[in-house]
Amino acid sequence: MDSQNISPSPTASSGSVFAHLVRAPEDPILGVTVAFNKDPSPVKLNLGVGAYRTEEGKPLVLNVVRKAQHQIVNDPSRNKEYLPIVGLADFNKLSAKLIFGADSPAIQENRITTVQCLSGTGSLRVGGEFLAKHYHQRIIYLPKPTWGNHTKVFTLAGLSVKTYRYYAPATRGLDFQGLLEDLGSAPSGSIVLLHACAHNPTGVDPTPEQWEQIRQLIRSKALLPFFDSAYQGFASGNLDADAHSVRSFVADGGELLAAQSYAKNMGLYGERVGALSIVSKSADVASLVESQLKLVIRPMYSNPPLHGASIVATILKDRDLYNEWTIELKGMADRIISMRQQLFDALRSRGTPGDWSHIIKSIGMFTFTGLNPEQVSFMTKEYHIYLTSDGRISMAGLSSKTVPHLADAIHAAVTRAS
Ligand code: PGU
Repeated sequence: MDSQNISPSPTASSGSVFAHLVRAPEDPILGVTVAFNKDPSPVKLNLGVGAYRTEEGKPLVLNVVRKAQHQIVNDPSRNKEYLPIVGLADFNKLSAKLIFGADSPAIQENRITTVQCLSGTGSLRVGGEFLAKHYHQRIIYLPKPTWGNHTKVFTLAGLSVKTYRYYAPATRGLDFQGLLEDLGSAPSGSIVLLHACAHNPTGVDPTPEQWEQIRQLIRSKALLPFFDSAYQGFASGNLDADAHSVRSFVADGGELLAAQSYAKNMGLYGERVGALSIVSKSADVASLVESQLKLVIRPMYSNPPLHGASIVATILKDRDLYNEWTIELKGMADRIISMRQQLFDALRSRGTPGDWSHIIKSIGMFTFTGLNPEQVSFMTKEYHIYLTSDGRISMAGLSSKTVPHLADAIHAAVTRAS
């Protein structure tokens, strides 16, 4: 065809075919880092994203991760072939053992299907799509509040999102009565998203006795639990203790889903390593589940990435590396706990109005401070401290050196910006 005869399409002359786009807002959590990166101030502090920092304020690559990487890179028998759709077999087995316990009867009875997914988020998404396709009830209940991305992940997966009461601002604790009432009136079969430990953003977890009541209610109403385990080991520093909730639901023989992330507990944020497990009633059903999960995954991303899963599998299967990991993990959890005490003490010594005991009582990576959006924006503008507008701070982003600066900012926000 003569190129001179090709007339421009009408849209070409009036600009881009995408010119009508409306600018989307930044993500409420990851957007905080975008804003932080633009700030030239030398005293700036990012307490938005839940990512561990050292006392020097630097990201941490665990020593065991470096060792495992070294082994992998120096092993000439390793290649870069595609993984199966469900991921690395060793990684899947070891991940199930980590969350359900090495002696879990459900593992021995082959009732668990585990597939490697793209970190916690990808595991939730694959689980959500699987449920939307194959489960009889499309309603999923999320705690209020919850990690902001949950609503988007499950809505786009095709589920209908509702909430159950979880946090009581007045007591800065669990609204246990509200939780029981809301789950008690949920339609039978509804899916219930539960944070396995270290609830994000509140840092408030049910006690073991409360978990037991929640379990009984969920089972009596035939609700389907979907655990999000993004912080195993980060809450208490102990991997088994932090899996207690999940294991109690497996012990009763009932069915459930669990999404695991290695972003925090192995510091593998950018490697995107996680797993989705579905616990069924029988080995036969578990194998049907696996066959259908493959149909969810294949058109989404075909198969998961190799490197991060190899690191995790290398650490989990070697006794020495595993032990070293638990020590490093405990070190991170302990540093966060000590930041809680330091921040609490710093506010007390400034006489900052309010009861700040929730800072030391809450669990995991975050403190839900109770600061309002105006106070948050004051702290960002005047003190270059970045946090999400709901007043959540990542304790893991603090250090002994930055605690006084944060305490000054909170004190000023509470006394001047309210
Ligand atoms: N589930 C919960 C409860 C989380 O807090 C997070 C991460 C995830 C799942 C997803 O983690 P993956 O990285 O996909 O494994 N929340 C952090 C990290 C930043 C973000 O929002 O993704 C946070 O700051 O809330």
